[in-house]
Amino acid sequence: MNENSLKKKLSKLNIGGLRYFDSIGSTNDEALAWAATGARDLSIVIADEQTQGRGRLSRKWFTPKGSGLAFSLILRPSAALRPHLSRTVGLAALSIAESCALLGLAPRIKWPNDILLNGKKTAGILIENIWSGDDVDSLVIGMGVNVYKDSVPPSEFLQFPATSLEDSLGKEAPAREDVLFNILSAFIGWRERMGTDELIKTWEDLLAFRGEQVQIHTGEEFPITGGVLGLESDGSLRLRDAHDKSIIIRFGDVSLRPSA
Ligand code: BT5
Repeated sequence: MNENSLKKKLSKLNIGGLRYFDSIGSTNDEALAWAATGARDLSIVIADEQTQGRGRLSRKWFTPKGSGLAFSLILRPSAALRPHLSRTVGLAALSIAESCALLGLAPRIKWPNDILLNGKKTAGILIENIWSGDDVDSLVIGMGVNVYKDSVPPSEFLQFPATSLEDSLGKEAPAREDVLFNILSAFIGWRERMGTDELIKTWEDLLAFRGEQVQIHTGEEFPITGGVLGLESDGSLRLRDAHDKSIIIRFGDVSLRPSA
């Protein structure tokens, strides 16, 4: 993967700009700085290696050289998109999931921001906003996808099992440029339908643990336990608790685990 191969591969997509790095701290940091100085909509920062890749809540995202996809997409939302921005994580998750399905894999979305293959994490999403007063000026959507085996962190690094496209396919995965192209194509297509019921329905159909009991850790002393029912129209997760009561989990720094 290099700047030329990426530019060639992405030339058919109407992206805003591209910054490629052999090695970088975090593509999200670079994208936040670029967005603050006028990056165009759908500009992309991508790196072969991240030395300070970030997850949510200062967690680390492992991106060793030559093995994963780590990129950040800058969005400048139009007025039409603004009412639907809470769906952005779903838009990103769906796009990664569709790129996996194109390879013949059966992805699931672990709400809110993980993509699973065979119950193991193969991709994560980190969304950060730049505010202008009370409005979101732009969003940076960081996506990390484990493409080749070497992108999977050692197990002591993990709270949840991880895998790669290569491991899940049982054969060599496609070039990272091709995976990126498929993710971006799906993203651009779904963004046109950001406000539709179809997006929520497709996202919901891909939810991991649907109908199963899960625990939601919100940082409070006790986790919330319930069965996964589906999604609200803003992308919040709907559970049913032991008293048959519906519980809505809003976005935030929550983590979801299957109940033991
Ligand atoms: C995420 O956070 O899953 C969001 C990951 C976003 C990474 C992208 S890469 C491009 C852009 N630039 C950045 O700096 N970040 C974004 P979270 O749900 O908090 O999960 C983090 C946890 O996932 C860590 O604490 C590890 O346990 C685990 N993890 C780290 N690296 C992993 C990997 N390569 N594969 C699977 N799990 C990983």
